[in-house]
Formats: sequence, C-alpha cells, structure tokens
Amino acid sequence: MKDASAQTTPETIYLKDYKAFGWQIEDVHLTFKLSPDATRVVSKIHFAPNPDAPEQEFFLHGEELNLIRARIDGEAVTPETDARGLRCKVPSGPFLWECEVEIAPESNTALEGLYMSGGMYCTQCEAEGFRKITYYPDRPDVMAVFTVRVEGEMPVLLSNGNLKGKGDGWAEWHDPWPKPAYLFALVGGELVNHPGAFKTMSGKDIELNIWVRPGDEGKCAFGMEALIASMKWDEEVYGREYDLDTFNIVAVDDFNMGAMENKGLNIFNSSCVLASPETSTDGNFERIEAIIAHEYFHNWTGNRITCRDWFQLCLKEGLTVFRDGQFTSDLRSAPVKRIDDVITLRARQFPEDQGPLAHPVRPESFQEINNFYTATVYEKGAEVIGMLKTLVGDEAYSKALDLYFERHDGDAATIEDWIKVFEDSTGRDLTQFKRWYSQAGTPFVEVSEAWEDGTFTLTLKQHTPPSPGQESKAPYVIPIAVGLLGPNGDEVLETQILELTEAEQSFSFEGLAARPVASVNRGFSAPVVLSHDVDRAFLLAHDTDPFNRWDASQGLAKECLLAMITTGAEPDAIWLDGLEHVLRDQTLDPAYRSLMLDLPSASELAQVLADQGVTPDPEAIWAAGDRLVKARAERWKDLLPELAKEAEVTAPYKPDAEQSGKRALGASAATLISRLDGGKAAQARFDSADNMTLQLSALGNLIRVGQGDAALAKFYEQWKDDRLVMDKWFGLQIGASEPEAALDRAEALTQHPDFDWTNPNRFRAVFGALAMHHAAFHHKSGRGYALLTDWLIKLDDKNPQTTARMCSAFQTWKRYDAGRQALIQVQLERIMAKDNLSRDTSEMVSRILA
Ligand code: 0A1
Ligand code: ZN
Repeated sequence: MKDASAQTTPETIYLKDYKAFGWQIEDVHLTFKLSPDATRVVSKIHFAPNPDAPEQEFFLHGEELNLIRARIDGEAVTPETDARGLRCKVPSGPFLWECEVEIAPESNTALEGLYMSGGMYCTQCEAEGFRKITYYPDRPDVMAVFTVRVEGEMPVLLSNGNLKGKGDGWAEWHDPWPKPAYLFALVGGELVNHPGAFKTMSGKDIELNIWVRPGDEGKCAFGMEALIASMKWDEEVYGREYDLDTFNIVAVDDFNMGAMENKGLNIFNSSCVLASPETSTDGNFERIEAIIAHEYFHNWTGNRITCRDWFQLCLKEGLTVFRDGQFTSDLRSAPVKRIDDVITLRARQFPEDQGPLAHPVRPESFQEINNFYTATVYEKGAEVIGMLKTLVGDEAYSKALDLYFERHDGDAATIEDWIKVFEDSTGRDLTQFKRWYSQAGTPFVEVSEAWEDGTFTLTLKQHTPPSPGQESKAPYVIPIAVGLLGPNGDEVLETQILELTEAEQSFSFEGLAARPVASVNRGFSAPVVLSHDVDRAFLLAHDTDPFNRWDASQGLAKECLLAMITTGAEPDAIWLDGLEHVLRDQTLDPAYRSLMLDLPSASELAQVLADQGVTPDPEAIWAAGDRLVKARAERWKDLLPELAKEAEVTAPYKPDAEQSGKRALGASAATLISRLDGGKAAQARFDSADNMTLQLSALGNLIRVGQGDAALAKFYEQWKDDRLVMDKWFGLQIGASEPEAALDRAEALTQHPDFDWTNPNRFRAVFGALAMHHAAFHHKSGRGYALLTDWLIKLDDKNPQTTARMCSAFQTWKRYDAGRQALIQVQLERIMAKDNLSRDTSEMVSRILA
C-alpha cells in the first residue's frame, strides 16, 4: 500500500516569490547535550521585528524534531507543528524564544543535519539541514551571531568561531561574524589534530588544525600546505585576510559532497583532504589542493558575503570555483588547468545544459534545492565570471571585486548586486550580459570566413536551442578570443576579443598579405559549441594558443572517430602525424603532451553524433575507440618507449605539477605499450610501484588487457584496511574492464562484503564507475540500467541526496535508439513507482522523464 501523503506532488518554490523574513535575530545561544539516540538541543534566540519585511505569521523551519518544550519571554507556549516546521503567536515587539528539542543523530542516514560517521558526531547544514537540528528560520538571509556550548563525552568538541572555554566533557565556542544557519557546524569525536600556523598580512597569528581519526595523522601534511598556500594567495591576489583566531578542518568518512565551508570549521569528505604518496594519486593531490582552496576562499565569497536565497547559489559557487581555478592556474600550469576544466565542462555541464535537466545558472524554481548543486551552477557559473573578466579586462575586474567586498561585506546578496558592482565600477551596461544567468542551454556558434583584397572577414552566428520551459532564446554577449596565423604558421594577429552581441555579426581584419588561418575561441573564452570549418591540422602544428592547439587535435580526433564509426574508415594519418610531432617536441610540458594523447570520451562522441542527427551506437563507439588505440600503439611503437623513458621520475615523490606531468605522460605511453605487449611491462610497473599513481595506472592497464586478476587480489590484500584506497579498487575494476566484464564485475562487487552501500564514497565508486563506462552502462541488454536502478531504489530511503544526484546518469537517454530508450523508461518509471520516493529523487526523475 502506498503512503498517499508521502506521494503528493512536492511544492515548487519560485524566485519571484521571495519575501524577507519578518524578524531579525540579535543572537543565538545553542546548547547541545550529545547522545547517539537522544541528543538534546536547547536554543535561546532574541528575535526583533524586521522593519523591512511584510507582515507575516511567525514560522520556524523544523523537520524530524521532537519538540520537548518552548517558551516566549519565559512563558511556556504550545506552538502548532507539522512536517515542515512550527507556527506560533508571538509578541509584536522583540522577544526571547527558548526551545528544547530531541534528535537522534545515530539514525540520521541522510547525512544532513546532525549525524554520526564512524562514531563521530558531525553536521551538514547546507542547504537546509539546520532545520533538522532545531526550529529556526533556516534561510540564508537570516544572519546571526552564534554562541554554542557542546556537552559530550568525546575529547574533541568543535563548533564555529573562536574557542571561549573548555573543560571535561564540554566546550564553548563563539562566532563573532553574523552568519546564516547553513554555515553552522559542530563536531564531536575521538580525533587527533595535525597542527599548523599562519601569520596574516596584518600580523595576526592564526592557529590551524586538520582533525582526523587516529591512524590518519600521516595523511594531513599536504592538506595543511594547501591551506597555508590558499590563505597566502587570497591575501596576495584578492587582498582578503582571515578573520578568526582559529581555522579548523575535519575529515569525515560519510559525506554526500566534497566538502563544506562552515565558518571557521570546514568539514571535508575524507577523500578530499587525506593524502599520502602511497595511497593517493597525483590527481587526488591536485583535487585536494583545489578543494581546500575552494572551501577556504568561501570565507569571503560565501560567508562574509552570502546569498539572499538559494536561487543565488551561483553568486558564491560560480565565483568561488572561478577563484579556485585561478589559484590552481597560478600554482600549477595555466594551460593544463584550462584544458582540464574544459574537459570537465564538456563531460558534465554540456550534457546537463543540452538535456532535460537544463536550467539557468540562476534557476527560477526548484522543489529540492539539493538538486541544484550542479555543474551548471558551479562550472558554468565560473565560466560566466571568466567571460565577465575577459570583457571588462583584468584591472577592471580587480577594481570591481574590491568594490564588491567593500559594498556587500556582511550582506546576503543577489546576482543583481553582483552585476551592479561591475556596472558601477566600469560604467558598462550589463543588461544583455545578464542573460547568461537567466537563459539555459549551451549556445552554438557557427563561424564562416570570407577573403577578399587583403581583408579577412569572420561571420559569427549564435543560436541556443530550446530548453525546458524556455522555447526561444535572445542572443548573448559572447566574448570570442581570436588570433590569426599566416600561411607559414606565424601569428599575424595577436589574440583579440570579438564581442558577439547579435544573432549574426561580421568582423573584418584588413591589410593582410595572405589569407590567414583563424584560431577562434582561444583559451575557450566562451562556453559554447563552435562549428568552424578550419584547417585543424595546421592549427595543431602552429597555433600559439595552447588551448586551441589541443582543441584542434580533439576536433581531428572526433572527426577521425566519427568516420571510423560511421564508415569503417581507417584512422586519420594526417592527424596522427601532426600529433606525433607534438609528442616529440620536448620543449612542451609533459602534462600538456599527455593531454594531447587523450581521446574525446565516448559520451562526448555520442553527443556529437546526436548533434549531427545520427543515433549513437555505444557498441560501435567502443569498438572504434578500441581500434584507434591499437592503431596508435602500433604506429608509435618506437616512440612510446622513448616517451616512457623521458617521463621517468627518479627524484623522491612529490605531487607537484612537474613530477605529476611526467608521470601522466609516462602513464599515457604505458597504456599504449600494454596494448602491444599484453601487459608485460604493466606487470613490472605494478610490482615495483612505490606510489599510488603508478600502482593504479599499472593495475588499470593490466585489467584492460585481461591480466588483472592476480594484481587485483594482491592490491586488495595490501590495501583492504584503507577505505579510500578500497574505493579505487572498487571503481577501477569496473572502469578499466571491457563492457561485459565491467557489468559482471559491477554485479559481483555489489555482493562483496566490503560493499558498504550506505557510504556515499563506496556507492559512488561502484555506480559512478558504471555510469561513466559508456559501453557498459548502455549495454543493449539493459543490464547496466537495471543494476543502477535496483540500487537507487534501495538507497533512496537512506540517502535521498546521493540517490537523486546519481539519477543524472540517465539524463542523456533521449540521444539513444528506441530500444535503449524503452529500457531506460522502464527503469525511470520503476523509480517513480517506489513507495515513499524522496522529494529529491522524485524531482530529478520527473524532470528527466518530462
Ligand atoms: N558549499 C559546498 C558544497 C556543499 C553543498 C551541499 C552539501 O550538502 C548538501 C555539502 C557541500 C561547496 O561548494 O564546497
Ligand atoms: Zn563551493
């Protein structure tokens, strides 16, 4: 029997309905008496009427709370409660609200609010988790100063702000900076700290700590270095200084996302902070550095200036992603970072923007805000800021940011505020630019050329296809960076920014001696799909813009694979020759050359085929990719050992850009070599590996050539007690296998005793790997779809957030043939029919089905 009440259509919230809260909060005092099944939370809050708000009933959010008592100005009251919160008659002037609730962190498996992970208490309040801790106006525009007393038997008791006192079984914290409830945090546990220190630009000494479970102390040093580097960078580049006495980071094993920027007490998924050379890959190190920076940078872009409402999420996320990208570019290689970002954008954001889940960078409605922590809000949000910076220039960008911090410090701001800062500081009208925030969909830009009497003309046409709820789109302001190359490959026109503002517009370049070759959208200056009939082999050979040189090769790779898929053509020799030339150029960064060797993903090829009106066949895409890899291995059999040799690292392991670039090139070469020698060299690399980067890439190569079983068993024995390494073991054997073997392995792994499916990292290790394995997931039998669905249905009762997020594996379903679409539809309908389906999953699946 279905529970009818749980299946009623969830309420939709609209941006246009925003209304300020009727009260302001002077201060909040919270006392926690921690207990796994009966934590008591006592709150004392001074409310005063908000003169700027419309009159309204007093409503506090509250979910899954057991109300023990409530008082107003010392008098007991009996509020009306329902599943969403509490209503109460309150005095017309200021009053003191006191309330006690009981909650059970032990049985909180949604990992939202106060929950337990490996015996430790921790919280996750963004976006709307605080309402599972106590009754409160849980909305980002209500900001208050918090004082928190934590009582519990654990030796370490943490909250936001500065430590005011502690004793046996208690600690008291005070955060002087007004903050919204989503930035509240509390941690209690048997933790050990890796300490650090930082002196700020004005000479203040800050105590730093990374708190971990005993046994993980050896994996904190890198995170601490990254934190210190971030603090320094934000002072030097943005003039932002840290503002508390202490900065704490805590590692938690059960976490739905990467990390959380709670004021002064960042909580991290342990996979995003713990690192050691033996257990982490170079990629893990780089990601950890970026996430630590991201969370730290939120202290200003997110915490000191927060969002008025959740529709403005990109205000903090787009800007903070943009800032962490600048940080990585400064510390490592800017071109490599740009290419990595575009790979992610094309793999994650473009499919979202071109499918049923498309939404604007600033959405206008939602049912469950947790479903909008998306690649569009984060990554496209950052691209929009990049475009703004390109349009106004570096200096004007810095000035605008100074004004933003000066004008809005302490505010809960909006995108309008953000845009106004740029308008006021540059004098530019940004009305049209703002469309990037309100229109969904990836723009397509078509480039055509004309050449006459020394004048070269580029005509650019923009078009953005319809997306859910938005049938027609107005033109965007698109900054297109263009350079021109002469016939001998020399640059005859340095990079210029063309501002495309019309649906169609022409730009002329006069006085040229010969017809040039145009390098368009250099550095991926705008997040668009470009179609330009250009001599890509020439750009691969000569482009001075490293991004476009790489992208020329990607374009050739796509053309080559499409021809192999659709006509059975042989691999394109001209492209492979051009690529070989780049690979042999030792003046180029090894990391860059390794990226040159990467092929476009199967999913991207499927999208390109779909864009051309051809229904993608996952089996054919897999077969063509496999044929191309073998052909490249054969063709380059002399070059590969040379690259492997050049890439050898003899110095002690360091996860810096230089060494990791070499290892990446070495791994690319080794992958191809393993296709020639049946895995002999990979076995030797695996046996002698003294770091995880090497060990894991060798293991992947062995699995791919069908020689992985012994190595997998050995790896398991070596690492079975390290949960983060075991996540890699689970994921890799699916990701590196041939399609049918990948499905067999995925099915078997879900029965493995170490498959702790309630842990989001382990769940994602298996199902993330399956969903990313294009040919396995889209196997014509439908096995991949059914397996994922079985487990999504199982997980939904425990953890709606992770379930909903993983449903996006189905978002591209309309690209495929009728048979596959029917198989997917059955699964999506099975999810919809589940009893008590969560609001999160229900919203995602209905949008995908719509
Ligand atoms: N603000 C965090 C991301 C985050 C969002 C939601 C969470 O739980 C539902 C957790 C973290 C960031 O951008 O890093
Ligand atoms: Zn963020």
